[in-house]
Amino acid sequence: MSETSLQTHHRICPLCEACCGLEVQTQGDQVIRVRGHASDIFSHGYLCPKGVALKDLHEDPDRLRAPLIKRNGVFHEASWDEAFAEIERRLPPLIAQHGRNAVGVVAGNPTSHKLGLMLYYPRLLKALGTRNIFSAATLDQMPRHVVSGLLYGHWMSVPVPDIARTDWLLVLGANPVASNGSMWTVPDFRGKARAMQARGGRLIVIDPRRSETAALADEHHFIRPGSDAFLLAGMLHHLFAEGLVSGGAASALVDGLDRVREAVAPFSPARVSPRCGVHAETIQRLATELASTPRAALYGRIGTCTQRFGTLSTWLIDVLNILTGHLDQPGGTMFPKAAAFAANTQGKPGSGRGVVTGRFATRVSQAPEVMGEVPITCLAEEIETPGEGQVRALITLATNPVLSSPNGARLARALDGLDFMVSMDIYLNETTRHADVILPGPSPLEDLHYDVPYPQMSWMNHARFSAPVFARASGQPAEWETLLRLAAIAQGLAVPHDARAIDEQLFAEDVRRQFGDQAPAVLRASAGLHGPERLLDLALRHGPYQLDLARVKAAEGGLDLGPLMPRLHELLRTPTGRIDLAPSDLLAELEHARHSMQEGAPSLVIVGRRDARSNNSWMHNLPTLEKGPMRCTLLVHPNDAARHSLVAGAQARLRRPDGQGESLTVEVTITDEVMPGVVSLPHGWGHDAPGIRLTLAGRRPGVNLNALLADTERDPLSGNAVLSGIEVELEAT
Ligand SMILES: Nc1nc2c(c(=O)[nH]1)N[C@H]1C(S)=C(S)[C@@H](COP(=O)(O)OP(=O)(O)OC[C@H]3O[C@@H](n4cnc5c(=O)[nH]c(N)nc54)[C@H](O)[C@@H]3O)O[C@H]1N2
Ligand SMILES: Nc1nc2c(c(=O)[nH]1)N[C@H]1C(S)=C(S)[C@@H](COP(=O)(O)OP(=O)(O)OC[C@H]3O[C@@H](n4cnc5c(=O)[nH]c(N)nc54)[C@H](O)[C@@H]3O)O[C@H]1N2
Ligand code: SF4
Ligand SMILES: [Mo]
Repeated sequence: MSETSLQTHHRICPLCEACCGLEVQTQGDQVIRVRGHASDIFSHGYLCPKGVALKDLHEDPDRLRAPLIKRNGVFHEASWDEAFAEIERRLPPLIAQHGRNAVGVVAGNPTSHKLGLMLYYPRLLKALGTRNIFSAATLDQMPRHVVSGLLYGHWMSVPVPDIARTDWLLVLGANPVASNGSMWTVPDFRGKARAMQARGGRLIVIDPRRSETAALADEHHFIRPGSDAFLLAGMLHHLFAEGLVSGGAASALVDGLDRVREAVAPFSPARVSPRCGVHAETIQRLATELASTPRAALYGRIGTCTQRFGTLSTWLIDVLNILTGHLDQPGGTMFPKAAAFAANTQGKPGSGRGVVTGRFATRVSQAPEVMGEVPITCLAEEIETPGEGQVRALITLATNPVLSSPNGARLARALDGLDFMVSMDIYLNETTRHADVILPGPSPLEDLHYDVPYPQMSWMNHARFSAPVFARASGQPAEWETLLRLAAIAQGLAVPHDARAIDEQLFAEDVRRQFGDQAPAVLRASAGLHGPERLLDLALRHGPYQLDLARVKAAEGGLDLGPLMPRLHELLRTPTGRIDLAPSDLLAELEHARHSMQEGAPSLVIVGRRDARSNNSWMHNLPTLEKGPMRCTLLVHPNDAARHSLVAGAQARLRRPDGQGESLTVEVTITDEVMPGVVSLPHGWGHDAPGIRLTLAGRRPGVNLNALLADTERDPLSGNAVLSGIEVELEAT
C-alpha cells in the first residue's frame, strides 16, 4: 500500500547556520530516520546530532499544536479564530491609547532560519510602526553587521574564509567543530579543516578554552577574555613596523591607511601582551605568517563579538585581512554571491547609500539604533520605565530571552508587568509562559525551506530549496500567514480570515512600486505561486544568476553555483565606492582601548560555550539530545579549583562581586582545558520555571548563565551585549 511504503525526502536542516542537506525517510505520517543527504551539493552528507533530532522534534508531545490563551493565569487550548479574536480585542486599544511605540517586538534566532518568518516579519514591523524592535542580533553578531556596513556599505556583506583553498586559518572566539559555524555557513568544518591540513595548511585557534576546534588545530593559544582587540592591534602594529602591509587586490580601493598606522602606534606587541595574555613573539609570528602566506585568512566569531570591544575586534580582523592582501582573494576571505535576497547584488554595482546608525535612541539608556533595532539588553528597562513610549505590549517571535538575554530574572519580572503579550513559538517555555496568547508554528518538517541569509555567507555559492516533508496538520497556518494576520490586526483592519487575500494585495502593491510599467509582466511570471514561494521566485529571477524557483526545485541536491569569486569592485555599496579603512568611530574606540591597556586581570572571569547536542535555549527536551552526561557544568582550571577548595563533581556558588544578577549553584568539572582564571558555562539552561511544558528538559534543568550576567554592559557601537569575560566569584557550597 502506498501509504505505508517508505518514502525519501530531501530537506535542508533549519536548526543551525550550517544548512545541511538531510535525507528524511518516512512511512505514512511517521519519520523513520534522518541522515545526511550524500548527494547534497553543499554539505555532501554531513549532519550533526541535532539534525537527527528533527524526528524527536516532530514527535515531541510537548511541542504546541494549538494556540494557547491565558485566562486567570491558566493556559487553555483555543482555536485559531479564538486566538486572533483575543489579540484583536486587546492589542488595537493599547496602540490607540498609548501609540505605536507601546508595542515592542523581539525576534529570535529561528527567525533567520525560516523563510516565512524571515520574509513576512518585516510586514509585521511595518504594520506596527514601532521603534521598539529588539532581536537576538544584539546578543550575537551585531558588531559584524556594523563593520560590514561601515567598510563595504551593507550590513550583510560578510567576507568568509575561502576554506577550500586557504593554507593558513586563524580562528578567534569561535568553535565551529561544536557550533558548526556562524556568520560563515560551512557544514563539516572539521572535514574541511583536515583537508586543509592534509595539503600542508595550518589551523590556529585563539580561545580562553582549548575547545573542540582548538583540539583539532596545529596551534592553540589561550587569550584573556575580552582582549582580542589588543592582540589584533598588536599584530597590525607589527605589520606596519616590519613593512609587511600590502593591500593586495583591494589596495586600489582602500583609503585611510595612514590613519590606521597612526592609531595602532601605541599597540606594540610588547605592550599588548600583558593585556591579552599572549606572548609578544607569538603575536609577531602570527602577524608575519598571515602576511607571508599567500593564501591565508583570519576569522572571528561570537567570542570576539560579545565583548566590550566587539566592534573594534571585528574591524581589526577585517583590517588585518585587507592589509595583508587576503580580502577578495582565493584562499583569503571572500564575499559569496547569493542567488536571491542579497542587497549587495542589487542596484548599481560598486557604490550605494552605505549605512547609518543612531537615527534614534532608546528612551531610558539612550542606546543608539543599529540596523533598525535597539539593544535587547534595553528591553526590561523599556518595559519597566513609565512615560511616553513605554513598552506595554510585546510580541515575541521564536525567541526565549528569559534564558538567552542577560539579567533573565529581571526580564521575567518585567514581562509580568506587561499589559499584553503574544508569543509565536512552538513551546510553552521560560519566556512564553509570560504570554497571554501563544501562536504555534508548524513542525519544521511541515514547512518548506530556503535560506535567506546563509547563502550570503556560505563557503561556496549555491541555491537549494526543500519542499515540506508532511502537509501541515489541519487548521495549522503557516507562520507567514500568522504574521500577516497579526499585521492586519496591528493596522486596525477588519481581519480578513484569509491571509492569502492580504498577501495578494501586498504583493501586487510591492511589485507596482518596484517595477512600475513592468509590473504586469512581473506578476504574470510568478502566476500560480503565493506566499514565500512567490517572493522567492521573484528574488531568484531578479538575482545575479537569473534563476527561478522551478529551476532550483528541479535541481536534485541543489544548484552548485561555483566556488567563491573575487567581486569586491561590484560588491561595494559605500557612497564613495571605496573602503574607508579608518571610520572615526573605530579610531575613537581604539583610543578607548588604549586607555584600558593597563587594566589588570580580575582573578576570575566567566565565558560561554556550546555543545554539539544543544541549541541555545530550546532543544533540551528531545530524547536523542538529552541523553548522556549533563552538559550544563562549570569548567574550572585545577589551580582555580584548588584556590577555592573545589573537588570534581562538587557544587559551587557563582556570583558577581558587583552584586548584579543572581547567584548560581552549579556542578563543577575540573579541567585544564580552560585558562587559569577563566571558568566556562553554557547558556540556554535553567528549565525549572513554574508552568513551563518541557517535561524532559525539566528533569535536568541546569542553570541560567544569563541570570548571572548583567544587562548594563554593551559594546557601544553595535549595542551588542557583553557576555564574555565577566568577573565572577566562586565558592564551594
Ligand atoms: N550568555 C550567553 N547568552 C547567549 C549566547 C551566548 O553565547 N552566551 N548566545 C546568544 C546567541 S548567539 C543567540 S542567537 C541567542 C539565541 O536566543 P533566542 O533568540 O532566544 O533563540 P533560542 O534560544 O534558540 O530560542 C528559540 C526560540 O524559538 C522557538 N522556536 C523554535 N523553532 C521555532 C519555529 O519554527 N517557530 C517559532 N515560532 N518558534 C520556534 C523555541 O521554542 C525557542 O523559544 O542567545 C544568545 N544568548
Ligand atoms: N551545537 C550548537 N550549535 C550552535 C549553537 C548552539 O547553541 N549549539 N548556537 C548557534 C548560534 S545562535 C551561534 S551564534 C553560533 C555561534 O558559534 P561560535 O561563534 O562558534 O560560538 P561558540 O561555539 O560559543 O564558540 C565561541 C568560543 O569563543 C570562546 N571565547 C569566549 N570569550 C572569548 C574571548 O574573549 N576571546 C576569544 N578569542 N574567544 C573567546 C569560547 O571559549 C568559545 O570556545 O553557534 C550556532 N550553533
Ligand atoms: S550541523 Fe546539525 S543542526 Fe546544523 S544544519 Fe547541520 S544537521 Fe542541522
Ligand atoms: Mo546566534
